[in-house]
Formats: sequence, C-alpha cells, structure tokens
Amino acid sequence: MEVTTMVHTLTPAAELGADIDDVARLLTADGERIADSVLDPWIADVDAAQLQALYRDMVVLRRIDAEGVALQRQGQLGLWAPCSGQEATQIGTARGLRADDFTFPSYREIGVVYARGARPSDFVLSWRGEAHSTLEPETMHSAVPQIIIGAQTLHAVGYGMGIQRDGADQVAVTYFGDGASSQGDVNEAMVFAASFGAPVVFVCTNNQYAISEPVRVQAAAPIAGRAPGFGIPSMRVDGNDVLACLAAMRWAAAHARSGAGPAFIEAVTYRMGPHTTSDDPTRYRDAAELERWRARDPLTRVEAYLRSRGEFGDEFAASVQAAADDMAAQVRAACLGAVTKPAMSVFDNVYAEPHTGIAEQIADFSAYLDGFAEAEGEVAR
Ligand SMILES: Cc1ncc(C[n+]2csc(CCOP(=O)(O)OP(=O)(O)O)c2C)c(N)n1
Repeated sequence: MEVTTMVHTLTPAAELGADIDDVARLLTADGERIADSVLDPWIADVDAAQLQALYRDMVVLRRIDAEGVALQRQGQLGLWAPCSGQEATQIGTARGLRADDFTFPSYREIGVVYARGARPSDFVLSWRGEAHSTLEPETMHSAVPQIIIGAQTLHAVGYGMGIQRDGADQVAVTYFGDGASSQGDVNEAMVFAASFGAPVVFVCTNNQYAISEPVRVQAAAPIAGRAPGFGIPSMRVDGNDVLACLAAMRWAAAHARSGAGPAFIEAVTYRMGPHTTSDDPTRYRDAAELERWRARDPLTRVEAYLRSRGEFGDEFAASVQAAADDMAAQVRAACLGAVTKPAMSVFDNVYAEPHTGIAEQIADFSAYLDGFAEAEGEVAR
C-alpha cells in the first residue's frame, strides 16, 4: 500500500529584529491612538478616568521599582529584579483580570503583584531575606512570585484544571519570560493546557533578554507563533502599549473563561535595567539599543495621548506624583522597619507536623549557629 506523507514547510521570519513592530497596537510610541479591528472592541468602555488610572498604576510601579533598586544599592535588600520598561505589559494585562482569577507571576512581575493588591512590605521583605514570602495567596488570588524559571506555568495549568473540576469560571494566568519559553516546563504546560482545554492564559513577556542571552539566539521566529502548534490561539501585542495589553488580556481571558481552552499572549517589550541588581547589562547590549527602546516608553506615550485629549492637567499630574511618593515612602518604611527574625525561625511553618527529618535539621542548624556564638560571642536564635 502506498503511504503518502504531506509535509508542510513553515518558513520562520528571516530577521526577528525587523519584526519587533509587527505587533497588535492601539497607541503609537508618540501617543497617537490608532485603530485595530481585533483589539478595539475589547477596550470600547475605557474612558478618560480608566486611562488615567492605568497611567497612575504605571507611574506608581516605576516608583516602586526605583525604590527597590535604591534600597538594594544602599545594602538594605539582598537583590532586586527591576521591571522598568515593562509597566504596560504588567499593568495592562493584570488590570484585564477579575479579582477572583488567579495569577502565577515570576520574580519580575512586580506590577502584577501590585495590581493584585500587594502591601508595601510584600515587595521588599523576601528580597531582604526576612521571609520566604509575605504574600497572602488566598486573599490576593496570586501565587508567590516564582524564581525557578517556568515552573509557575505548570502550577497555573494544575490550578486551571482544578477550576474546571469545580465547574467555576475563573481563569488561571501565568507569566513567564522569553528565556523561559525554552524550558521543558513551559512546553509541557502548554501541552497539558491544550489537551485538557484548561482555562489558562499564558503571558510570555518578551523583554528581549534572558539575562545576557538575546531572544534571537533561542527563538528563530516570534514566540507567539509557537502556541498555535500546541492548539492554543495567540496574540503578539505591543508590550509597551498599556491599552493593547489590556485588550489582549480581555480577549485571552474571555476565550479561556468561555470554556474554549487556553490562550497565549506574547508581549513584546524591553527590560530597561539590568537583569537583577547584580548584573551589568553594558557587557552585552549597546547604548543605541537602549535609546531605541527609551523612545517607546510605555508611560510617555499614555501621557502624550492624555495630553492630546486635554486629560492630563496639572492637578492630575500632581496627584499621580503624590501617589507614587506615598507608595515609595511606604515601601522604604516597610524595608527599614523590618525586624529580623531569629535564625531558628526559618523552620517555622514549613511542615504542619514535626517529624524526625526536620528535628535533625533543627539540631544541625542549631549546632552550626553555636559555632558562630563561639566566634562572635552572640547570635540571634
Ligand atoms: C530552572 C532555572 N534555571 C535557571 C535559572 C537561572 N535564571 C534566573 S533568571 C534566568 C533568565 C530568565 O529569562 P526570562 O525567562 O527571559 O525572564 P526575564 O528574567 O527576562 O524576566 C535564568 C536562566 C533559574 N532561576 N531557574
């Protein structure tokens, strides 16, 4: 019997860099509102007050980020993972969710955590080494920011399958980077989500780098193009356009909520700062590239748009500034006012019941601390 095999050859885009502007967009870099027949219906209700609120969120977020960097530089935090430049992706998508949806962010999604209702201390205490985490997932409807690259995508799919079994209509949303898209976990998560039709939104924040690795090294074609291969519809959106990000999430969440299965967003943006405060990005990217992205700043384009509509007055500007100042002061106070817990408290709340394994670890650690006591005279127990 003759067996015929049809082979389709899909040709990836030749020049990934040239495709950066091949994205769904509603606000140009100059703040001009342009039409997009797919996105427009999703933001038809967004009035001046809502747009101002999105702008305020982004300014506050940028300020939290600057405060985090400053506190780290002053030795008050062990590390910080800056998100400057990614405000529109984080705020736009997070504000497109219901309070009872559940987010699974990575360490850089400070704005998602903020939008879910984080307290000032939630931004700093774990980077200060005072707590494993201070977030309250049950009230915030967000998991603790993940440091293991891509692991949270599997957690989101598990949660999404739980939503299905409850017969509920929430969605689970997971955020991960362009680098994470190379991880097995992320690909396994997409296979499971698609196979089970789980209500999951995948948000890939393509900020162009995985530490020093440029996206073109690990993605020969736009990352959004992969999702349809898993059976997941996708959208490649301008990650520096808050309106487009809001619209994209509303589209994706509605799709997942309807029972149609997962959806995928690739938000094309740029990390303006270092990977973390221990990284030096001048070693792997040039100043001209940074300047090209500075011209696409997510905040200035909304400001320009609001100004063009007469909706960016002095009073509004002052209130935004005051909100950012107030948040920065609260974050700083939460950091500087932290009371370091005794070293032995690291074992608290790890297991519900004591067991011999943990008893051994407690004894070992206690003996270890005794060594310092001899050398330094005193150690907080
Ligand atoms: C499983 C795993 N492997 C490696 C690392 C080390 N690591 C930390 S951040 C990072 C790059 C992540 O890049 P991307 O997914 O693009 O996210 P971004 O940091 O740009 O937000 C790596 C490899 C890790 N944290 N976890």
